[in-house]
Parts: sequence; C-alpha cells; structure tokens
Amino acid sequence: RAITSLEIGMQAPERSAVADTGKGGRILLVDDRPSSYERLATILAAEHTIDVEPNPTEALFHAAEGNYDLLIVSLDLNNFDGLRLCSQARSLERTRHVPILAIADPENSTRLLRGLEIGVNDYLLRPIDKIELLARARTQIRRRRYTDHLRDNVQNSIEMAITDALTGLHNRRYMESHLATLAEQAATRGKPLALMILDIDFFKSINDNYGHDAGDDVLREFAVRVRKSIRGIDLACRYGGEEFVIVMPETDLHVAGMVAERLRRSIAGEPFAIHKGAKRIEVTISIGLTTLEQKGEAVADVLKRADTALYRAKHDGRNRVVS
Ligand code: GH3
Ligand code: MG
Ligand code: MG
Ligand code: MG
Repeated sequence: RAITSLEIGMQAPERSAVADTGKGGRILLVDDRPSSYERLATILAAEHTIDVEPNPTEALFHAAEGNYDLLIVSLDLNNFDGLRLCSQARSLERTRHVPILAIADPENSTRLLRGLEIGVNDYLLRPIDKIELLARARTQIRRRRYTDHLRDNVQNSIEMAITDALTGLHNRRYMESHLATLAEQAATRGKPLALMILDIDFFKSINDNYGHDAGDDVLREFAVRVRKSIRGIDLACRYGGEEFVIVMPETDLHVAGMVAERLRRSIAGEPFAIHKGAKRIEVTISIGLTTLEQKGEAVADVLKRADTALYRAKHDGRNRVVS
C-alpha cells in the first residue's frame, strides 16, 4: 500500500528555501571553445563557482561525483557531441536531477529542440546576454535546491512513517506491509521463511521498579542487541509495547532456532545498563518461533502460530524459545 503525503505529514517548504536567491551555486560549464567559455565563466563567476570541462565524457564523470547545482552545456562544441552528454546525464541516477542549461548558435537551433526533448531544462542562443545568462542560471539553481529540499522532506517523512521512534527498528505497519511480500517471495522461490515474536518477561515490573524511563532504556538497548544478532535481509520490528517480531527469509526452523537461542542468551547473559542509576537490570525474553508452512499460507496464520508458541514459552516459565 502506498503511503500518502497526508499520512506522512508532508510539510510546506521552509521560508528559507522559497526565498533562495539562486546565487552561490556550483556550475559545471561544458565547452571546448576558449573564446566562448572564457567569457561565460567570467560572467557566471560573479555569482557562482564555475568549473570548465571541455570533454563531455569527463564532464559526465565530474557531474556524477561533483555535486553540481547546474550543468551548462554548449551544443556547438568543436570536437564533441554536447547532446549526447545531455541525454546521458538524464539517464544516470547520479545526475538525473541536475538541471541542464543548453547554449547554441542560432543555426544549431534544431539541436536545441532535440535537447529540449531529451530533458534539457532551459536554453540560451548566442550571442549570450550577460543579464539573461545570470537570470536563467539562478532560476535553475533555485529550482534545483527547492526540489532537493522537497525530496529530502519526502524521504524523511517516509523514514518516519516506517520507523519506530523509540528503538529505530521498523514499526508494525511496515512489517505488516512487507510480511506478505516476503512470504510470497519465499513461496515462489521455494525457500523457507522463519518468523519469531519476542516478548520481554515481566516488563511491567521493570517499569514499576525502576521507572518508565528505565523501561525505555531497556527497550532501546534490547533493539541494539536484536540488530547485532540478525542479518541485513532480516526484518526486525517493534510490534507493540515490549513485543518485537523478526522475520528471517531463507531460514529454516533449525537455523532460526539457533538464532533465537543466541538472542535469548545475549539478553539474559548481560544485565542492561540504564541511564539513571548505576544498577544494571536483569532482563529475559520469551520467544515464539515458527516458519511458513505452505505456499499461500495467510501471514496472519503464521503470526498466530508464533503467538501461540510465545504463549507457551511464557506458560512454561519464560526466558525460553518455543517453536
Ligand atoms: P509477561 O512476562 O507476561 O510478558 O509480563 P509483562 O509485564 O512483560 O507483560 P504486560 O503485557 O503485562 O506488560 C507490558 C508492559 O509494557 C505494560 C506497559 O506499561 C509497558 N510498556 C508498553 N510500551 C512501553 C514503552 O514504550 N515504554 C515503557 N517504559 N513501557 C512500555
Ligand atoms: Mg504480556
Ligand atoms: Mg512482556
Ligand atoms: Mg507483551
């Protein structure tokens, strides 16, 4: 399910981004005619930092590495094809969002039209007017910064929407939206999938004895230890207050059992430090473990089975793994 902008609380751009003058940008000027680039660079240097690169292949490399706000590309190069650079810059992930301002002689206007089709953002015809060049460069740089700012906002908001704020693990919503996909992948690839529910034992009494903040410290430290015991492809989430779920692709019951046991020991074996107070707290967890049993099994059933196993782990005395 897609996350809507309303849900992720997208914010209006900050005033500073809107009021940006577009000055102080980093511009890469691609031009191999000294008479041309010397003049352009002199004009632009009044407001920006300019690098000049005559070779489009080199330019593409610099553009991908150099964090430029704007590419200015001459389409009447002596020795190269500037259009090709424009189209390559548009298709590369690293340069896709860098605006391009093309420059051409009027007799090359068909190349300019091609450029616009390829994704050039704006153009200027020679002879270049100083004021116009500066104005168009500023406009592109301003827009570039503004869209970067929006993109960062969206990324942060998505991050927040799928992350548990206390522990930094994924949240329940994210896990639920991905579990079905992981189960489907496991089924089509004929691979096992393990899932465990972990619940901290007598967590209420940790809160009661040491305070809610100490309880929060324990949850954070618990998440740190969980992260240490799982692989990159495993999915760990905070499922509820002091309940966590770990989904392990390509893992059978035997291996998952060893992971669960190792994790249980890593919790019980090392008392937890809390912020306030020198005392370290003994913590144990109970784990209910299961695997995807057949193709197309509903993930709710898998979760239910893990929960039943967890219930038995609690009932049998806690600080144990049951599958
Ligand atoms: P059991 O061994 O049966 O799991 O006992 P328990 O005390 O862990 O279980 P119970 O479900 O009774 O208590 C869970 C407690 O977790 C109750 C709730 O106040 C606390 N809790 C839930 N979320 C948070 C949180 O974010 N921070 C803190 N400090 N406590 C939380
Ligand atoms: Mg409980
Ligand atoms: Mg508990
Ligand atoms: Mg619980």
